[in-house]
Amino acid sequence: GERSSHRSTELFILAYGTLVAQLCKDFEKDEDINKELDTMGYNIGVRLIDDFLARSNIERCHSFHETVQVIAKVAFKMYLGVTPSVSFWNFIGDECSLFLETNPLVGSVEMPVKHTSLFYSNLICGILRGALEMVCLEVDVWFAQDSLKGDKVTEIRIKFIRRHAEIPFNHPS
Ligand code: MYR
Repeated sequence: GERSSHRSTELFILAYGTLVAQLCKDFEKDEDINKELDTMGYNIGVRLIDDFLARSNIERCHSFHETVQVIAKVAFKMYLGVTPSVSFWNFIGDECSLFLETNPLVGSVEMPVKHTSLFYSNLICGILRGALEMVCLEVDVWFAQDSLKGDKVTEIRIKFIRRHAEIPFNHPS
């Protein structure tokens, strides 16, 4: 129910904080920590997609635009309890931003000092990349801004690279 799912979210946030703290000890460069979080996320994403498709009951998407809406409105809501707003589409429509009002993996943790290039929630980028790869969609995902680093907002940028044809899909541009 509501209460137990709330509790497991708290536990997950704590566990995630511990993971990042450990990576800060294991790696010297923030870039390497970001990369490690992305790789871990990727491995989660390739497994999570089955769970997502089974639980969400969504129709297959036929455009990148549609896919991004599903990610924001259904997937983020389901797994992170937040709904990012989608905006800043580029002209040809193959790139846009997900704006998060709150950074969902962050509890009350303080950003580790001396980690000015660390994207604390970079796991999310890898999850999206891995999950989408399993539905034949190749994307780039990265944090463009992070409120934890002192930016005004938290912005995840997602870029369509290619679709490995399988079902009809309207390509951007
Ligand atoms: C399709 O075209 O088959 C549907 C594509 C929807 C893919 C959505 C993938 C989201 C996976 C979970 C993301 C978790 C967010 C933290």
